[in-house]
Amino acid sequence: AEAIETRPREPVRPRKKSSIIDLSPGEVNERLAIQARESKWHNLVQKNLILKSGLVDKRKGLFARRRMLFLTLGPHLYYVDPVDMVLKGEIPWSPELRVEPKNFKIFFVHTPNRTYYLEDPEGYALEWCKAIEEVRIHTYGLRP
Ligand code: 4IP
Repeated sequence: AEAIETRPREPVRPRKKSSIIDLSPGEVNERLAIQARESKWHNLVQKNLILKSGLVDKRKGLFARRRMLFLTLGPHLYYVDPVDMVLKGEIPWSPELRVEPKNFKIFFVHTPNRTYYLEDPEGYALEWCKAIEEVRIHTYGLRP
């Protein structure tokens, strides 16, 4: 009698993602279509695909402002006033951009002209630093 394969085949597993920015053009388009449909932030981030987002307190001088921070394709790091729903600015990307976690809540984004003092009240500063560094390496390559 012929042997019959009774064991179900393993499903084809998607390739393991090495980073949040490791997306095929098809995946980008698919996710952008969903974002355009479902995200109230889509136009505020100038229709760029959001890779990571969250509330942070951005300190400037004595005071801090609560902002939604968006790491998007481009890349961009936009910050939005979540109450007025206004794009307030963006942290300029360059090969010199550097993140520095201070502790679980506070992290710095160093740029040639300014250091941004950011605080994640939820304590995910390290995740922010990891994501930004991944995007930096993907965009500009490893540091010499
Ligand atoms: C503001 O302080 C806010 O922190 C602004 O942040 C900041 O602009 C201003 O810095 C700073 O003076 P007050 O609201 O207490 O006046 P946001 O733009 O997120 O509202 P940026 O965008 O540069 O951090 P200046 O120096 O950029 O005006």
